[in-house]
Amino acid sequence: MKSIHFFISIILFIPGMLFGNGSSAGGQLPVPPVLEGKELKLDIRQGELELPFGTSKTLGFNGSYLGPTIRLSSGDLADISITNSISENTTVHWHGLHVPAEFDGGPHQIIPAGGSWNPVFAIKQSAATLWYHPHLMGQTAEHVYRGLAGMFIIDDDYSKSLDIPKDYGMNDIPLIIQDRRIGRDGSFEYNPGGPDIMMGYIGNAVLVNGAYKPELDLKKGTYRFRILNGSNSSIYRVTFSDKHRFTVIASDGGFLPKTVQTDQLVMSPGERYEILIDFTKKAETKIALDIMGGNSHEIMTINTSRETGSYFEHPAALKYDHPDYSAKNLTKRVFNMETRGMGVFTINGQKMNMDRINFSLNQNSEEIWTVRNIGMGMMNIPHSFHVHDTQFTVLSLNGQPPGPLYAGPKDTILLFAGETAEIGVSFRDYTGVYMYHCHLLEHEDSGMMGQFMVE
Ligand SMILES: [Cu+2]
Repeated sequence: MKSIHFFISIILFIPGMLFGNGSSAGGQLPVPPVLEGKELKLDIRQGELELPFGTSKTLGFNGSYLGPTIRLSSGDLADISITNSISENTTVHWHGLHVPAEFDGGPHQIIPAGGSWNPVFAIKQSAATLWYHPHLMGQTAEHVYRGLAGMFIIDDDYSKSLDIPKDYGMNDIPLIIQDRRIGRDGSFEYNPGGPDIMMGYIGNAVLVNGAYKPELDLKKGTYRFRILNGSNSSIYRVTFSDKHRFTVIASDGGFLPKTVQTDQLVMSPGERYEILIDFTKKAETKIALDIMGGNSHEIMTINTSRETGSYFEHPAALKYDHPDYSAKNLTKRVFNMETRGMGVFTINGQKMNMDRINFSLNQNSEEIWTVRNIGMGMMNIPHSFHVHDTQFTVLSLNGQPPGPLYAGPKDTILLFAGETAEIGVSFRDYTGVYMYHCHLLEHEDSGMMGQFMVE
């Protein structure tokens, strides 16, 4: 067995303490089980997660930490019975899904402690790697941090017809990446202070699918990784330690019109990418464990055996259908994401108010939204703009045509201070109240969120 290492660096932030070479690995990569079929059941429960540092009290769906991968096809009816077996209220939001407002799982759809919720909705969108997580007003960050998150994969006829890796857990592997702050007692409590609200609750150890430095043993061949930045506020640059190149085939909401060959991905919280990567003889060279800078983490080791599995061509172009945003008369709106002081985050000068609808728009309409990160002096505080119910099209980034990684469907976009994105959004089929917010969860919980009514 020879190894290559898969690692990330957390850019922008200097974690207080790093666990480096001294800590032992966490065994084989856990792969969340699949939950599929006509009647899906999720139970929110308490648990414990054991890591090399110690044991943490956690929350999970149907288990101790994280949740199963929900897998449905376009055209299916999602019928999901959720029981809340913990002693506090929460919600479950379907991030990236096109859903009726009453089943969106935002802050208005509280599942009370001991209660239940049964959203039923049709899957009306293309193949994508989405996810689900709580969205309780003021407590999203804590609930996600403690473990409530899972992937939600949608297939469609087109994705099923493609000759790419699709054997879940074998050559099509989900990677939920989350940093956690291990305290002196070896557990990861959520206990943010002022700077954590400002910069986000940044960790000192990184988990993949809830494991610390797991290993993944593979045959030679082509693999598909579905990567989710499931962290609270950390922005990741994901690379392979041997600068291994890979092909990006999908962004947040589905396939890219032109796939992208690269050796790194920058991902803000909530964003997803799907990649194809070939492990060949060349990849079996011995690679040094590479910790960049002092704020890098080796997060996972991939061991390729001598055995050969299946190789697949990497497609150059894929199907991405989106609404036409070229009409001159589309409604335009501006969203200024602003840091107004310590822990004071606003959108268009306002903090989230559960009792205020910030604006209304017409059902079955396209609009063009300009989203800006208004910086605050010298502090470059990033924001990650997320809109519910829609997959948007990035029309421009800082006045330029978007790069190829932004040419596909997206629901979350990273903006550093001073950056501006113009996005085309469309709202079809449903009416009701949806959210838009910063997906740095400490910012969201501090009020960097608003709500709009589709009517
Ligand atoms: Cu933010």
